[in-house]
Amino acid sequence: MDEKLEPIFDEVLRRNPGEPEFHQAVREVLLSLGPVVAKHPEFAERKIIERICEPERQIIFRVPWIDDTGQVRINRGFRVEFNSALGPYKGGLRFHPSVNLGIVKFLGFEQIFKNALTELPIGGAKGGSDFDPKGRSRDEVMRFCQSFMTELYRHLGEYTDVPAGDIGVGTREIGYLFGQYKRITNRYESGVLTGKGIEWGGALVRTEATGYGAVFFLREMLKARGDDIADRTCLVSGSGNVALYAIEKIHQLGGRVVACSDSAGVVHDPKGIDLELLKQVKEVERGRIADYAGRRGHDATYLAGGNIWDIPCDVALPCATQNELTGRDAATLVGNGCIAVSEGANMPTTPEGVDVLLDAGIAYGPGKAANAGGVATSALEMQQNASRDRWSFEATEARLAEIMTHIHDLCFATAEEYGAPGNYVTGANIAGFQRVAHAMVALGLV
Ligand code: NDP
Ligand code: 2IT
Repeated sequence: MDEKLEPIFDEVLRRNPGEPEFHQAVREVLLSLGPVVAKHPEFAERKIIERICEPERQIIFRVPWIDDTGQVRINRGFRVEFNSALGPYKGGLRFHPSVNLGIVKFLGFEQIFKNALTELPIGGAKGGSDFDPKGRSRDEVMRFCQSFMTELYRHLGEYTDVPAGDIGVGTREIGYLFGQYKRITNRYESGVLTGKGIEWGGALVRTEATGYGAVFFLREMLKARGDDIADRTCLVSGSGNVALYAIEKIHQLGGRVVACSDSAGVVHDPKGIDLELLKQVKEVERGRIADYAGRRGHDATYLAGGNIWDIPCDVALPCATQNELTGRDAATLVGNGCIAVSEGANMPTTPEGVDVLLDAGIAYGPGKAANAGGVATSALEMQQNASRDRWSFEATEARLAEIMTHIHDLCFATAEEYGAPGNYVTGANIAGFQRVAHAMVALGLV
């Protein structure tokens, strides 16, 4: 790390104890920024990096609710409004038992740069709860969402803060959250949440956007190397929203996804995942991939507790969660001849893993660039809400593809400009940071 940035990072460690994921996300960005601060003395003079590492506002609240047996339950809710230099706070809500302040801060910090890369007017935020939706009934989820919004609504607004989904939060949860916001405020303020259902203010392609976008980013990385996705054998970890639509787009482009996963295990399906069956199990029945494997028959094997990255592939898309791909896994992928990794999830590769992929010289698209299609399409949903309009699937998908190509080209060109050709980590961090930093200088000390 640049010696001017080391004391700033030490201060981040001192002020944010016990938040390893947040430290990891900050460190990874600061490692790229040495040449930028050397070129722009005004960033140091205005303490831009110190300010960017300190959230503008952090909200933590109690979420009481009653389960189906009549018992009182207490969860903790979070919203970290990290940076609003470029637009209203924007970023998803995660409901998962692992959620704590450090996790929400790492996600909110990444979101600042991701949102900047889209070049759309959105600031960075993240939120969520340690609520575990697994095994909860529809009405328990609804009561939880209503209680969560009963506190959070006062911090939101289409010009203030606009949440969306993330792990454990999909269209159903956004519906219950939006319904409660509408009731409390007595306003049909569609632009206050994104990821809504199509009938009540949602945008076509938002559901598909993150997975499709990660594959569009992959396509651009391969194109830059004179290669493409057709006939490539692919691994997609996870089996949630991002994973399903990454699989769909890979199949549409002629690749073959031979495995996916969840927190319990891996399905190896050498003939290629049957996406209609997988969607039926995951989206309609809210089941597990073990159920998929059982119904797929002898074509597919279920490996309880298995490691998806041990399966040989040409291309890997981690689409589950943070730090799911380790240094050892990266070495296995490289050893098996993998040529590209495109991250649908946020920070899925450990720092050791990133080093292995970069050292091997394979095409590596970090999450803040490769998975920006989700939030970019959220910004398109906000645009449609603001203009009371609706765009077609084809037009919206074309716009998403254009945005992903632009992000790719921006990261590629920035990496070259800063002497790191082909390094999308350097390119994404510098390009995203510069947009936010210039805006923060312009807006003064606020
Ligand atoms: P979902 O809740 O739809 O799916 C999450 C998937 O990841 C499930 O298969 C889940 O398995 C698995 N998973 C979650 N946590 C763990 C864990 N600790 N260990 C192993 N597997 C786990 O979430 P999304 O698909 O929306 O999100 C996936 C990733 O993509 C996250 O990193 C998210 O931050 C990121 N992302 C999402 C965007 C979006 O628009 N939704 C946009 C950009 C990034 P199980 O069911 O067993 O828990
Ligand atoms: O990590 C992410 O970019 C998301 N979960 C989507 C955020 C959004 O506001 O659409």
